Amino acid sequence: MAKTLITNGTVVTATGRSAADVLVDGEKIAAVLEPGSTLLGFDIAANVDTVIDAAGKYVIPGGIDAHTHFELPFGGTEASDTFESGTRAAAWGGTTTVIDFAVQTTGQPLEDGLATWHERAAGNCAIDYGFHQIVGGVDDASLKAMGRLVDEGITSYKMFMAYPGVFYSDDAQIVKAMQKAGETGLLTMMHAENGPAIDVLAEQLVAQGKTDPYYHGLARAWQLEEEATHRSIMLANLTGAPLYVVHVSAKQAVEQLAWARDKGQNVFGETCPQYLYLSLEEQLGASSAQWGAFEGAKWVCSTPLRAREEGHQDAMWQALRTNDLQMVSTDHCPFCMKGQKDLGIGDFRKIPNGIGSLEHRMDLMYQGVVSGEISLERWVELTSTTPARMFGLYGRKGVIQPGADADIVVYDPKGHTSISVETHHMNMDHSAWEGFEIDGHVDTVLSRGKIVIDGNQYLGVKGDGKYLKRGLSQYLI
Ligand code: DUC
Ligand code: ZN
Ligand code: ZN
Repeated sequence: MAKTLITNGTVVTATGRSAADVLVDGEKIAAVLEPGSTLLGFDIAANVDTVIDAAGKYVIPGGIDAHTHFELPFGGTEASDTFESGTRAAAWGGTTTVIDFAVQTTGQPLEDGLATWHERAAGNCAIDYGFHQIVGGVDDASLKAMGRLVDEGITSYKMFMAYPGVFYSDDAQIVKAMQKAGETGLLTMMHAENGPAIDVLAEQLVAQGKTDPYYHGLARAWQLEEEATHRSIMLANLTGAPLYVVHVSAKQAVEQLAWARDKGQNVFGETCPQYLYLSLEEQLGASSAQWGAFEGAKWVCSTPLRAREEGHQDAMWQALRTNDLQMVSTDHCPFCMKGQKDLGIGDFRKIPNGIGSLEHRMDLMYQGVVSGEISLERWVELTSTTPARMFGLYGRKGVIQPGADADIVVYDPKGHTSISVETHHMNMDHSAWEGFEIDGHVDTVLSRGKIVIDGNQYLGVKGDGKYLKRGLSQYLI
C-alpha cells in the first residue's frame, strides 16, 4: 500500500497545534510523529512513496460539509451540481466529505427516495459521502421506514416548517416524527421558518408590485425564523428528541437556541458562510447592468440574507465563538441565473432558492481566522471535527490521529485565493462570492490517502468516493 509522509507542517486540530509529521499508510493515518522522529527505527522520508513538504503550512483534517443539495428538485428545476461536479468542487476547496439530503416527496415511499439518491451518487463521487433523509411526508408508512434508517447508516433526517405544498410538515407531523426520532436515536434537523405566514406576506408584497428579489428577504422576516425555532425547540423538548436547526441566519433564532442549551436541552445549530458575510442590503438589494434589480436573485436562499444594520452577521460570528452555534455548513444548492433563477423574473416567489458555496467554505472560514473572528483551532472544529461528531463520523473523519481516514488538507496561510466564476469548479454561471479575496490557499488534498488536489492539478477520480454509513450523533449532552 502506498505510503505518504507530510512533513515540516503545523498540524492543527480542534484542540491545539503542533509541529508534527503525518505518516499515511494506504487509506489511513498510521502515525503522527515529532518532526524528524526516528521512533519507527528507520528514516521515514526515505521509505515512503511520496513526501509532501508542508513547511510554513497548516495540516488539517479534511473539511466535512454536512449540508449539500446535489440535483435537488426545487422550484420547477434541479440544483445544478451533480454528485460528480459537486464532489469535484468540494475537493478543490479542501472538503473531503459531504453529507447530502436524500429526498422523500409527499406520498412517495421513503425507501424509494433514498434508493434514488444512492443511484445518483454511486460511482460518481470523488470524495466520501453520506446522506441525511428529508422526510417530506409523514404518514404511517414513512414513520415505519424512519425506524429502519439507522441500520442504513442514516442517523439524521430533515423536516421543513416552511414551503407549504412542497416539503412542509405541520406540527402534528413534526410531533409524530420527533417521537419516532426519540425512540430510534435519529437526530432531527429542522428548517425553522413559519412557511404559512411567509406565504401570506409574500403574496401581499407581490400584489403591491414588489416583485424583486429584495422582497424575498422582507417576506421571510426574522420574527418567522425566531418563532419557528422556538416552536421546534418546544416540540423537541416535549418529545425528548435531539434537535439540530439548519441554516440559522437571525440573531433572535440564535437567542432561542442559546436559551434552550442553557437549560441543558440537546439543541444545536449551524450557520452558513452567506449569513456571516452577505446581507439583505448589499446582495439581495443589488442591481447590475445585465440584470437590473434582478441581480439580487443570485442570493435568494432560505433562510434569507438578513439586514446588516440589524446586526445579524456580527451575532453569527459571536455565536460561533461562544458555541451557541456549533458548525458551519454551506446549504450548497446552486442554480444558474440563465434558465433557472430567471424563472422568477417578475415574481420573487418563483426564484429557485439556493446559493453555491461548497468550494469556498474552508477558505471563507479561514478568512475569519485572518480577520480575528475565530481561532485557527475553532476553524478546524467548526468545519470538520464537530460535523464529524455531530453526525456520527468522528474517529474515522474529522481528526488527525492514527487509525483515522487519511482525509487531509495542506493549507497555505501565505497563499492567496481570488474567488470568481472564471476559476471556480461548481456548475454555475455566476459566483455568489465574486471578487472575494482570501488570504490563504488550499494546496494539497488527500482523500483516504490518495492525493486528489496537488497545487493547481485535479487528480480526483469519480467513483473513488465511498458511501459512509454513519453512527449515531457523538455530540449529545
Ligand atoms: N434553502 C435553500 O436556500 N435551498 C434549498 C432548500 C432550503 O431550505
Ligand atoms: Zn432548509
Ligand atoms: Zn438545505
